[in-house]
Amino acid sequence: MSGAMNGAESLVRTLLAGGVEVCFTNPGTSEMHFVAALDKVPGMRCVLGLFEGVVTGAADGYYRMLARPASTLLHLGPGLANGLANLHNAKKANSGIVNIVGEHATYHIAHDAPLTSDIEGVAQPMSHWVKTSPSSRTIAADGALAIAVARQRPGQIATLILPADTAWNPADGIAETAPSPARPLVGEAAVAAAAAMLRAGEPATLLLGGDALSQRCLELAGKIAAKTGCGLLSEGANSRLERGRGRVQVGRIPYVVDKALAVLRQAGNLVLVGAREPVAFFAYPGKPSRLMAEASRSCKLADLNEDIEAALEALAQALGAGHLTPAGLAPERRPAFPTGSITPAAIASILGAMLPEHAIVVDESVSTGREFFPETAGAPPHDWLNNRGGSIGYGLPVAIGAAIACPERKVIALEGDGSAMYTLQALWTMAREALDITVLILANGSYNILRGELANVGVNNPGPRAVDMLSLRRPDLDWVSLARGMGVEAARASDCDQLIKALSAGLRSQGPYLIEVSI
Ligand SMILES: Cc1ncc(C[n+]2csc(CCOP(=O)(O)OP(=O)(O)O)c2C)c(N)n1
Repeated sequence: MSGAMNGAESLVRTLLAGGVEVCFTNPGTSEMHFVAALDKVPGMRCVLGLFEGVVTGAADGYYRMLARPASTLLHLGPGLANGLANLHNAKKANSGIVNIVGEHATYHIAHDAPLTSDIEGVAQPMSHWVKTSPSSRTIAADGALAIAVARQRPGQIATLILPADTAWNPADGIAETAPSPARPLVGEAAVAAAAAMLRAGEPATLLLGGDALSQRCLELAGKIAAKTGCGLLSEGANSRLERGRGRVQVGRIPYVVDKALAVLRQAGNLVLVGAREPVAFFAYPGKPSRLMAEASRSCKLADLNEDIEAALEALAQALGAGHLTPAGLAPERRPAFPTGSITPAAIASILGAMLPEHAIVVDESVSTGREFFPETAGAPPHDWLNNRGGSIGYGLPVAIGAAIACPERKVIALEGDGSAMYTLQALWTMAREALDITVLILANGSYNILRGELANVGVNNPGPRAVDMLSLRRPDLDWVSLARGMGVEAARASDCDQLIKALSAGLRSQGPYLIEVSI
């Protein structure tokens, strides 16, 4: 392959050869040759998002399910800027993304045209790696580098900036991506220190994150718990947690600081497995930032870049736990259907009663979903995805990526109405791609969590203007119309019976279905 192909085509072919098979895009003039190349080269699935936050969030969701990067295609600095919040979330979720951003032709930049900006400067804080490719003959090699960076474990955000003339000028061919190196094994000393902490006779807990939350790793953690009596805990938000019937249950550190402090006081010493010492989401007057009890110690068994499964195996072996039945296996349990008005507890029971086998739950339920875990613990095996970056508007886009990654699985997006408004354009992509996603809009008509936060920061008698800034009323959002306007079938549920009926319809449907859940 040489001579005839241009830089854009050499990049698309390089992406495909490097295992990047999906491109989430919102292009502009500077990316037209890349768009044309997408047409010319078979094999790349192209998905249009009508806002860049949908594009970057979808790439995050795709990686979470497959541990394989997708690419984006964004329009210059402003397009990238629109996508940054979900790029931030993806970075915090350790998702790998080949983030491609168009740029003016190299000779055009000096003229300071309307869309000219410092793209590298915009990209840097939300990327692990940034490079502007200098010519059409380097773009394939730089693309291969970007893929190699994005494929590292944990995943990395590799932002490749593509000046328009590097796309349209001739290229030399495609470049091969270097194979990903094996993950380093943890040292014997780390295993010995973890074993000593668990054997010390003081309360201790495995704090699990990243790959430690896979079914296999949780099984090993459960064996260790069976042997030592240690607790099992995960961070407050996880990229992907495998849970449900027959899997080892693991709690999450609560969001509310006082609750988190209580949980961590009980947890005692922490063995960190793909997780860091926990910190509060925010500082509050008079409350600590670090959540671990003062008297507790931590030791690190494995970092996210290390072979976590092998580390847990080695620890189980060192403790003589390998043959044991794991502690904390979730028994099968389907809660009874509730009746009457819709409360957070009723939603939890309905989810627990109806979650289908292998569902992927994308959780952006914010304050409504704080107690969803106990009632769903015994549902058929499923995955649970959280927002690790805290920038709301992650859920609907991540649901798109997850649905494209796993077309045989049902995706259920649990969305606060405030959060969903940030990236509601995602509904249109769901309809266009006929994605199997059921969206529950938890319509409480407010930024409910922030009402609590006012009190938490010490504002005790908020006035009407402050309260009004946390309300989504005047006018009320009509989610059924919003969904239908973007081609998504929708229903409204105002009591439990209606919610059960609407959720059955959503679960039966093969395409997107939205339920406005009036709380
Ligand atoms: C990008 C971004 N902007 C603002 C916030 C602050 N914020 C956190 S939660 C929240 C409201 C969430 O509302 P909703 O999704 O309806 O959930 P609820 O609080 O009602 O449960 C806001 C505005 C944020 N986290 N991220």
